[in-house]
Amino acid sequence: MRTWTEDDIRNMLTLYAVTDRAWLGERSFGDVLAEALSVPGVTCVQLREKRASAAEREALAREAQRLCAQVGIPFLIDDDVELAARIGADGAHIGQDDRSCAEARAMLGEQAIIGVTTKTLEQALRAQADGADYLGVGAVFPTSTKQDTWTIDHDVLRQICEQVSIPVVAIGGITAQNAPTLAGTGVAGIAVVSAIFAQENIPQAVEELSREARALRAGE
Ligand code: TZP
Ligand code: MG
Repeated sequence: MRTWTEDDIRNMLTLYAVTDRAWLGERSFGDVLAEALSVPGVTCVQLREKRASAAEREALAREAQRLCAQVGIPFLIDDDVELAARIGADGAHIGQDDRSCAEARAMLGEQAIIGVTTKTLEQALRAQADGADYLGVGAVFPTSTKQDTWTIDHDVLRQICEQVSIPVVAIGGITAQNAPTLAGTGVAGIAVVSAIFAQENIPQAVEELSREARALRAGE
């Protein structure tokens, strides 16, 4: 595990790829992720495999960790803080119903990157006070990737970005087409699942999303 500065963390949120094998079809996890990382653009990867067994998830995590290391980007794991600690992932992403930020920090150490999902200003301020390194806020658009979520108002997103000092990544239903409408909210970047992993031409999708994500950052 290496040490990441605040700037590194802000930069890594530019185009944050979150995995979900549900979108792979006949393709293999490793091939698709390697394709996504074959062009510059993705700045961080999170393994989010809700339906995998513990053993499967560990195998996927080790594969993703190796691919991320090859291109020098951070690799985080959703929910499974034990797995993140065991394999020495760069960090973990936790939801409101997962382990607390303090527990995750105790398990992963000071150098780990810990992200927290928040949907309200109150949750965002609490996560920051609890020591989160960044916030994931969404769903900012309707999405079919995550069932138990709802769409939050972009004004709430803007308020959260204004009131916390840690960087915020928007998630949920983001595409290269709708990403520009997040301009002015103050997000550090976009996190996407299907806009990368459900695409036929993954390198092209990454290039388009990266262009939009960098444009958003430029207008920060
Ligand atoms: N959290 C809020 S929405 C979402 C998660 C993990 C799913 C995002 O998936 P997609 O395909 O980018 O809409
Ligand atoms: Mg969770």
